[in-house]
Parts: sequence; structure tokens; C-alpha cells
Amino acid sequence: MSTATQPRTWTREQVVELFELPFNDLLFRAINVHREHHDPNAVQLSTLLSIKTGACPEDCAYCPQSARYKTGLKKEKLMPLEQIVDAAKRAKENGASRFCMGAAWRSPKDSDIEEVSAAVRAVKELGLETCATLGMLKEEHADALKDSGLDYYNHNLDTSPEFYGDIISTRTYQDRLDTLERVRGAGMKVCCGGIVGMGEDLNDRAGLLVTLANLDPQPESVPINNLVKVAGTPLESTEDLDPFDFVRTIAVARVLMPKSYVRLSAGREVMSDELQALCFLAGANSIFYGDKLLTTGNAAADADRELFDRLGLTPDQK
Ligand code: SAM
Ligand code: DTB
Ligand code: SF4
Repeated sequence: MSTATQPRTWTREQVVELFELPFNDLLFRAINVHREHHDPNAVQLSTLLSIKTGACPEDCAYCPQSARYKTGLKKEKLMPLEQIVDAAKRAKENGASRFCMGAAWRSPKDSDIEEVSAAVRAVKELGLETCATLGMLKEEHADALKDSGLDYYNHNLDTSPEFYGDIISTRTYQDRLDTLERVRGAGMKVCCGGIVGMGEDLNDRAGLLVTLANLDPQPESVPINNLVKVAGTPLESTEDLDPFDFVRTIAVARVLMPKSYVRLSAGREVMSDELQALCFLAGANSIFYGDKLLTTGNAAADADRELFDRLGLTPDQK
């Protein structure tokens, strides 16, 4: 069964303790949990497509698509169905099992939901799992997306409740939790994670993961993004996170959410092969695959295939 169950409730203190374990002890725990629940050599591949780019009214400090920051991004209207389907076909040919459509909206309009639903139907017909990330959802929008065949909805908590206000002012943490509840209510699987390397501290990383782990049921998919620093955004000059703290975040996510797919998400383009290998060892078992994320670059698909060969990893078809 792919649906994660609720194994236990975690406290922030327990999660901080996990983060503070010696690196090798934490990895040992994470590796054991990973092997108990997953094939340690299989990695799920999701391909992203930005179906509506830029001009977003929100003020997320990390985001190149916010209309408030001068990032030089060319804004684009909702992509025609045919172009979305072409991109999905290419993703499937390249070996992805899931296709994730992202839109720079605060929340979609009725007409947006109609168009996206048609795209979801068409992508699903190709035999791909479908995922969308469109901002905050109303109940009827969540229901409509579910009816169109949407398997996953991505909506991130991004960081801890306390640090959140430093990053976004145009929607609350509770708004995000409410959307996640509507996604669940409609019967879709939840893809929910966050971003590290935004200047938060260990306590914030613990706060993000404990909130995710105590969702009931836990999210099936947990993207852990390392901030992609985009010129023009308020976070463009944020200090780099120690790469070992990134690995620790993956390992703690794996321990807290044993059955979830933990995705090594944004930020791979600037990670070494060795760092990525450590992330897979620590329990990451999903990646964004394809040369582009939404608007920024991703690790090249060729390089990923080579890395998988060198590590004996295989794409997971689930
Ligand atoms: N507009 C919708 C929303 O915010 O819900 C959907 C698209 S939004 C780009 C999806 C997620 O991408 C954000 O929640 C954030 O976690 C991630 N993201 C955006 N910009 C990023 C960056 N520069 N580095 C890492 N992750 C980023
Ligand atoms: C997620 O957690 N990360 C993805 C996806 N969900 C939508 C997006 C990463 C975006 C990175 C910046 C960009 O390419 O615009
Ligand atoms: Fe808009 Fe989403 Fe970017 Fe926030 S993360 S500015 S809501 S596109």
C-alpha cells in the first residue's frame, strides 16, 4: 500500500534530538528505517513543468515567480493543452513515472481548474501519475481535480511555523494546512515538504519536519528543497547551509516518515555526486528528473542516468 499510516506522534524535542545525533548514528537509524520500508536502490522519478509562469501576487521570499521581485523572468499565460501533453510524453519517454504541473497562482479560478482538469485527464491517459501545484484550493476545486484523475497535490509548508512569517506574509501557515486538509478530503495523495537553506536554524528544520510527520495521515511524498538562490529575490544572498545539515534533514525526514517518498528536490544542480549519494543513503528515494525545475535549472537528465549507473540505482515505477 502506498498510503502512509500514522505510526506515532513526535514532539519537537525528540526531533531536535535526532538532528543533534552524531552524523553516523543518525544515518544508521535512517538507513535501517529506509531498508525496512523501501527498496534502498530504487528512486522514483517525477518531471516538473511550469504550466503558468510568473506574475504571482504572493511574496514568497525565495520565489523567482513573485511579481514583487525583479528576477527578469518572462511571464507566461496558462500553457495550451497540446504543449502540456507534448511535455508529458517526453517525460514518459525519458523514464519519469509522475508528471507534476506547477502554476504561479495564489489560488486558481474556476476557469483555471477547468483547463487544468483537462490537462490532468490527458496526462493520465498517457499512463503517467499526475501531480499539480496550483496554490490554495477551495473544496470544490479539490473535488474537481480529484474527479479529473489527479493523483497527487503538491502544497508545501515550506518551513517551521515560527520562521514562516520571515518568508511569506501574503498567506498564513494555517491557510496552507487548510488546503492540505481539502486535498485529503477530496481523496488525493498529499505531496508536502519544504525548503531549507533559507537562513533558518536547526530548530526550524525540526519544526517543519515535526509538523509534516504529525499530519494524519502523513504525506505520501515529502519534497525537501535546498534553496535555489535567484538574483532579485530577497533570499539571493543567503548563506549556504552546511551540506551535512541538508543530509541530516533528509535522514530525519526518513526516520519520522518511514513510508513516505522523501524527495531530494530543488538544489541538485549545484550538488556534487557524492552529496547526492549521501542523500540517497540517508533515505531519499525520489528526485525531480529533467533538465528544468519550474523556472530554474535542474541536474541534467544525462548526468542523473550516469549517477544512477555508478550507484546501481534504478528508477522506481510506483
Ligand atoms: N504557486 C503555488 C504555491 O506556491 O503553492 C505552486 C508553485 S510554487 C513555485 C511550489 C513550491 O516550490 C513552493 O512552495 C516552494 O516550496 C518551492 N520553491 C519555489 N521557489 C523555490 C526556490 N527558489 N528554491 C527552492 N524551492 C522553491
Ligand atoms: C517542490 O517542492 N519543489 C518544486 C515543486 N515542489 C513544485 C519546485 C521547485 C522550484 C524551484 C524554483 C524554480 O524552478 O522556479
Ligand atoms: Fe507564487 Fe507559489 Fe512562488 Fe509563492 S511559491 S510566489 S505562491 S508561485
